[in-house]
Order: sequence, then structure tokens, then C-alpha cells
Amino acid sequence: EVIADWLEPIAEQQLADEVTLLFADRFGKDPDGVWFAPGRVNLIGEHIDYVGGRVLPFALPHGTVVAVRLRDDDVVRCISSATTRAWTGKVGEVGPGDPRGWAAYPAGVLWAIAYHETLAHVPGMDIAVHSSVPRGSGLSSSAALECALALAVAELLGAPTDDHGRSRLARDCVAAENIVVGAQTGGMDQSAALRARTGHALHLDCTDFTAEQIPLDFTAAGLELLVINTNAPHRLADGEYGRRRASVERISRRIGPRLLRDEPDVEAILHALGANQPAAVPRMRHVLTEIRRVDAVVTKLRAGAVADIGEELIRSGESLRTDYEVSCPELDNAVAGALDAGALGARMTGGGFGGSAIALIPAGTSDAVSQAITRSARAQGLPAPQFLAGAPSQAAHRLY
Ligand code: GAF
Repeated sequence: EVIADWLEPIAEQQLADEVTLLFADRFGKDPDGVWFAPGRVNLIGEHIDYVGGRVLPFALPHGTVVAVRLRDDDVVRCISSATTRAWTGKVGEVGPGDPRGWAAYPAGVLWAIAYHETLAHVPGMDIAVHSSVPRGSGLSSSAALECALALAVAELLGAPTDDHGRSRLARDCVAAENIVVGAQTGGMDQSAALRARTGHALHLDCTDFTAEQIPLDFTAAGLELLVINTNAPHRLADGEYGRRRASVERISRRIGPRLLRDEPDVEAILHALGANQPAAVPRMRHVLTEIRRVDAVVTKLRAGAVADIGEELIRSGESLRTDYEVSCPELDNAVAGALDAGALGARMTGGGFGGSAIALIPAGTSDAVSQAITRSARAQGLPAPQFLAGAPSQAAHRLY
């Protein structure tokens, strides 16, 4: 008998209490407030945010909280419940690659907010971080940290936090990641953390970052969305992600948004490309077909046919595995195990090379499916995965 490892979300009140305790213990005062931002999964639209595709993420109930207190000087102090490594510095000293380590995320956000003049002046502050999103799980714990802090700073210092304001904050968080952390990620994760809505997926157009909310109710359809954290090591900054991005960015720009997104004859585009760049054909086949699968899923969701998106999820995962080559044995096991155990669809989610998969399963089968995946992971000598219930949840907000 195997026991599947389930990760329940920590209640917001408890997260707030814990981070407040940490803050008071280390800084000797109470924070001005506590802000929460969620982790995310992407339903479909993988590795196309950075070529101006449309993507469909939603927010998880799991998230990261920051407790913040503004200071009278320009000193920034960052601590986290996840590490004893603290950071003390000044916004003016932050820059590309500096600081290194986890503090690059909060320091980078403050730097970007100042750099883009989202706020005229970013003062010093004390920051404590605490999270229920497993790190390195491909569920965007780093975007959650960035976005919780960005919202905190905006609310404390009076920057707009309506949807337009949030989309500017998302841009700041992306800049933090691209420039200070040095990871060439797109804008999907930060947009999900700041702009998703309970019971909806965020249909985000990554050409101009306009978005619409698509109702997404698995329960009403008699379904559940199982999230499988493979516990395989996963690193976005370590080259493969950037290489994939570089391999399609220039070609996508040359093809242009009309052919990239609207031309029905994908084979004709690939045929023309194959004449002078045959090696790029599989990568671009993923991009072009994934863009069209997102459209198909949105059409099905709008028609209330949630169960029918399963086949698109399967095709997306196959495309990521064979054409884009961003999967790994742990992800393949999660997907195959879920489908064998009766999932209607399953695929890797997020950047890949480890991280998490999602599976669309009939309601009431999550125990059986999670046990089956755990069993086959063990049989193959892979790390025991961890399971989360994927209920579309609320974007970043203030807890108190
Ligand atoms: C990571 C990145 F951060 C996103 O921008 C996106 O490219 C995703 O991988 C792949 O779809 O999460």
C-alpha cells in the first residue's frame, strides 16, 4: 500500500500569523501589513508567452506572503522562513546579478519599481517572507514572492493597483527576474499572480498583456484538476530555458503575429521554414500548434465543454516532450501514470525540465490517481511526487 503525499494550502490567517511572528521576532516591531500572492499552474499555452502567444494560467490556493514595514532611511532588510540567509542592502546598490541568491527576487522588484518610475521614490523597508508554495516545483513560488512584495509596496506608497496598475507591477516583476536575477522568463507567471480571479483562468495576450477572464469550474463539470509536483530538481536559470527561448524568438518575430497566431495552414509555414532552417522546424511546430491549442481550449471552455479539453492537454504535453524537448522522466511518469489511472488529459505545466504536471481527472478519483503515480514513480526509482488540488483561486491581495 503506497501513501500519496498531499500538500494542503495553509490558511491565509495562519500564513499571516506565522510571517508576522517571524517579522516581530527578527525586526523587533510589527509590520505595516501582510500581502499574499498565489502560485500558479498553466492550463495550456506553454513556452509561448515569450513569443507573444496567448496563455491560460490560473492561480493556486497555495501562495507566498510578505510582511513589510517601511523605514525612515534607505536600508532594505530581507529575511525568509525558508533560509537563514538574510540580505541587507540599498535599492541604489541593486543591479544585474546583484544581489545573488533568493534576495535577488525582492531586491530586484524594488529596483524595477524605481527603475520604471512606477513610484518616484522607493524608501528602505524591512521584509519577511513565508510561503506554502513548494520551491523549485515549477509552480512559480518566485513570481508569488515578487508579486506579493510589488503589491505591498504599491499599496503602502500609493501606486495604482487596479488591473492596469497590476499589469504595470507584473512588468516590474518580470524586469526584476530578467535583469537582476538573470532568468529570461516571459510574463505569464507574474500576470497570473497579480491578475487571476477565483473560478477563472486568465486568458492573457502576451503581445500587449491585455487579458480576459474565462470561467473555469472543474467541480460543476464533475472533474478535478490534480497538480503533481514531481520533486525533480528544476532550474530556470540554468540555460535550457534561455536556449529554447532564443531558438524561437527571432523566427517568430520574422514570421509575424498574423501568421504566427492566425494562419490555419501551419504545415505551409513549417515547410517554408524547413527550406533554410530545418533544425528549427520541431521547435516552431510546438509554438505554432500550441498557439492553436489554446484557442481550441478557450472555445471549448466557453461552450462549457470542460471534459473535452483533455485531448488538447495531451497533445500539448506530447508536443512539449517531443518537439520542444522540455520534459524529463519524472514529468513523463506523472503524465503517463495519470492517463493510465483514468485522467481525461494530462501534461507538464510551466517551464519543464522538472517541476510539475497537471491532470484532469473525474471527481473523487484523486486518491486512486495520486497513489498510482506514486507507485510507478517508486517502481522507476524516481522521487516521490507531491500532490496539490488545483482550484482556480484569487490573485494577490492584502491580508491585513
Ligand atoms: C516559466 C516562465 F517563467 C514563463 O514565463 C513561461 O515561459 C513558462 O515557463 C513556460 O510556459 O514558468
